[in-house]
Amino acid sequence: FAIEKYNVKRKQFGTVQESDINYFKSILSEERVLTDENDVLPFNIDWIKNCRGQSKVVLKPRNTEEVSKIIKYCNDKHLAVCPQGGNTGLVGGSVPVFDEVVLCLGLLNKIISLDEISGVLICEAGCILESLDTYVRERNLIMPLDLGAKGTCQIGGNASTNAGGLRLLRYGNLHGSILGIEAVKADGTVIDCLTTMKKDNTGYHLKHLFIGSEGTLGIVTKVSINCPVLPKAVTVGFFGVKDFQSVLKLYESAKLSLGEILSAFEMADFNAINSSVTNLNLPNPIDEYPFYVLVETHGSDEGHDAEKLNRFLDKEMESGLIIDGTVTSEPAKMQTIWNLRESIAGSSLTRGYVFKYDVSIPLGNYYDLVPMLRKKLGNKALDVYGYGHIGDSNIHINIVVPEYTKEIGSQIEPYVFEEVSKLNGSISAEHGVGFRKPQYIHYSKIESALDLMRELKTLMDPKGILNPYKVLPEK
Ligand code: FAD
Ligand code: 2HG
Ligand code: ZN
Repeated sequence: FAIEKYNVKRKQFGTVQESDINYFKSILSEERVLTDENDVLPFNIDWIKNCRGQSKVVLKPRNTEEVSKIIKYCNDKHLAVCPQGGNTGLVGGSVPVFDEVVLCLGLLNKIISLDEISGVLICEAGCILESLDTYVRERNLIMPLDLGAKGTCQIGGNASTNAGGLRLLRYGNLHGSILGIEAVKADGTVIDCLTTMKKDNTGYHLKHLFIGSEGTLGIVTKVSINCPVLPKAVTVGFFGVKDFQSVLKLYESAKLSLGEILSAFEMADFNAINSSVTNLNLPNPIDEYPFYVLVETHGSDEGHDAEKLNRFLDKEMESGLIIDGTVTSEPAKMQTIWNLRESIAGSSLTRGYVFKYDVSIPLGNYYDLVPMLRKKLGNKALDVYGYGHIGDSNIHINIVVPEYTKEIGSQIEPYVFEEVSKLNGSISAEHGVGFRKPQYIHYSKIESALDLMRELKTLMDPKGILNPYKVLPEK
């Protein structure tokens, strides 16, 4: 663990006392208050294992009322709280920094209702994304988002991070799909904005305060979310391409050829796919190429859609944009291809320390940083690769080093953020700011905007108990 990176001081919050534990046990039951060091440990460590907190207590409420009581108590006693969903976040936002109380949302896991005609699902925040998807699929609907962490991440965590994922290009982001939210404010007040209406212009759209605010403005306890219909036909193409310019041309062409059925357009460079292949032993259905493109369609006519994607493949093989490729509608084969792509995020974690950058950059310069970083770092890096969501101008750059050192860290940061800022990109496209990026947020947000964020924080959480040290930089 690279604890030496921590350059923050504990704020003057209270420290959890025996009397506090007794209070928590009185409102939850004994077994839903974890204080044993071994039980608490996993809640202190993030998914990529580069942040580690020192919390002594994890609370597991089962409903909104219990969340409200806990938060009110913590606010009164000035105890800091770190909300935690599936703990798959990649910016250290979901784990405590010091001894914050961990509020685990996993037991708020009930599906409340599904209107099969409108497609509106209402559920509690701790429902696992994949479980929700399985549930709605049985009723001819799908969740509007999908990501590699689907088996663990929770819808409340997705809402709190405004998670993007693999199909944002088709189904939009959660500011649109989430219709309503129930949240608990820092003083324990429950704000019930759980509307199921797509149209509701009754004043300020308060749900947006909670979507993407990473647990710093309130605790999300329920969401209502619009689910698109289950596509009758799904087809996946996986293509080998000679250079990044061809990836871009292919994207342009895919939009024209596939139109409304295009549901994902992902790219990965050779090193990214090779990382899944060699480190995780996953099969690659085509040969080795400098770049790979994954195209998916969601449509309503199996024959028609597969034919469209095959025609696209033929046309672009002839034009030379695609060197080699495969198109399939067989579930197992599609799964193999998606698996190769979705596994990249975790594929290097056993090789050393991974610096992860999740940035958006205008498409013309989308891939520029990868060769720049390779050149800058030379053999200090074991690997540098780029992959991501072309349709959203969002690239993920992973830099693998044998172990974390301050020296290598300072070669990469703030360099990466400076370059992104020069290119008018965003230093955090979809993963959020969390604990790892507040000091760099100014590369993408001007001071007056940061001041407004601080004012909102003071209004919503005057004592600053909700997820301190995250998102907002120190002034
Ligand atoms: P956590 O990690 O537990 O928490 C994330 C943040 O939200 C923290 O700040 C936490 O305090 C806060 N929080 C959690 N629940 C609540 C709540 N109920 N109320 C208030 N605050 C809360 N992200 C993408 O955007 N796109 C991707 O494609 C993507 N792919 C991924 C693939 C893998 C393999 C992994 C490991 C991660 C990926 N992520 C991706 C990042 C991550 O999965 C998402 O950010 C996800 O939305 C986090 O959900 P979670 O339940 O795990 O939240
Ligand atoms: C993805 O698209 C995720 O696979 C994770 O957003 C990216 O870990 C990463 O860098
Ligand atoms: Zn991503």
